[in-house]
Amino acid sequence: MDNIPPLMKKQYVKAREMIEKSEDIKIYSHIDCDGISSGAILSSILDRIGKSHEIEFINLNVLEDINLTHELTIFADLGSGQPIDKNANKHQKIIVLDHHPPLRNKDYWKKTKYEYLEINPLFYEIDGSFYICGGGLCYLLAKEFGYKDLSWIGVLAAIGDMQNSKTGQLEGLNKIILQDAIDENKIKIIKGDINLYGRKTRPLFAALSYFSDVTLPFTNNQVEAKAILDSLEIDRSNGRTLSQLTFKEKKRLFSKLNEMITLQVPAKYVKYVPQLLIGDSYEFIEEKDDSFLRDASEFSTAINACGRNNEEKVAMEILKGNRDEYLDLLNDISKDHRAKLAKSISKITNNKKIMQMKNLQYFDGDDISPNIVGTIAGMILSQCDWKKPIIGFSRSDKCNLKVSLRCSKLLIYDGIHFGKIIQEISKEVGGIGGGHAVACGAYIPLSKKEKFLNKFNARLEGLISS
Ligand SMILES: [Mn+2]
Repeated sequence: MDNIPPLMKKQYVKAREMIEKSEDIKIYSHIDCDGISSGAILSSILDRIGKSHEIEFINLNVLEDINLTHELTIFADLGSGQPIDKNANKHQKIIVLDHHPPLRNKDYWKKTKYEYLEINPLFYEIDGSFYICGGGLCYLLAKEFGYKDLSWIGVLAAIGDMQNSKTGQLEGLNKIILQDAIDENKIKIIKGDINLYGRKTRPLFAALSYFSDVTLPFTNNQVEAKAILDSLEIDRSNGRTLSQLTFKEKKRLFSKLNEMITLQVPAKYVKYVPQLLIGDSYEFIEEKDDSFLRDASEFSTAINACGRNNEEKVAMEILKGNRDEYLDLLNDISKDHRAKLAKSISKITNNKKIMQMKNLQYFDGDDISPNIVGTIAGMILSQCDWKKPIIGFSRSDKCNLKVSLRCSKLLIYDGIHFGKIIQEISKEVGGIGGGHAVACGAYIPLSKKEKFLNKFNARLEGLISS
């Protein structure tokens, strides 16, 4: 599906009318990169048409009993899966722009006593995991107002939401948004790049050492990473980055990585190795060439760091273009965030806190904030068994645990969807959960941790290679 369905297009016309007729507007959006991007796009639209508005970035669990206090409330990147209109009265209006599985069907608006409009790709059989995300849905609204220059934020949202995680490319409605960003001279695609994090700002040997989808000799070992580059005659002086490599150098690096990984992985994964290594990269051409805002993936990390530290407004101002005031702040937040992560990680690994079960591994991050336990799980994977998922636990409140799972992309290429599994198992123990195939989470009762682990381990029987 590469076109906007006609009925969806009509919904956007309607959304625009509802906004134009409203004076008192509130936006709720999610705290991650997709949610913050959504908020930034909506807020830019409202600024440009001169509508004052309030915006709040929230976690999903506060939506249950939400009191609507404004004439028009817009929910972005959340709302479809929550009973957000429980307390709505007939003078209020609601717009939902969400790509998560909807609780209400697409004709729900016909029976509400208030104006209700929900735009969700799943109403049109468009998969919200790969073809459009919250930020993309908000961008299509901006486009309805004629603001195509905001398309780059839609692309950033898609990268932050890992919409490209299956094929290494943006597809479906995301492709329309990407094309708009190219037409607007905002973005450059680097086709078939090597998938390493930090392609603009990390020396290549450092970027290689972060590779964690398969444990290789240079994983967490910069000495080894330098030796590999030397053996390939790839100049690494002056902290040369992946983005500075010539096409021929990239080709040599790809061949070597392909060979090393193929030797390491169980036979069933061999066919997925090229997919693991190759994907498109995106650069924002208005950003300085050596800035961490230049590469979409690195930019999305900085935005996420803000969300994890309750600094969403800083991230939003950056996206809205207010660099003079906010860029230093963003830098500080990113630095503090990295330091915090490093400290937590060494605490876990030094104390040998990673426990092994047959089909999974886990750690207790009792004193780790629930906001960062997932990021930590992802980073710690490189020091564990990549063939199994890793689960991190942290206390979300007095009676509940936050559960976060991360895994190697090879496991999902092979057909496991951890978001669906965690949704099932957390429900079975009286919690709620969900998310992406490769990164997901749940909240479960504190007393059900053992039960959750045992059920999860049993559910994976036969799916994990040793
Ligand atoms: Mn999202």
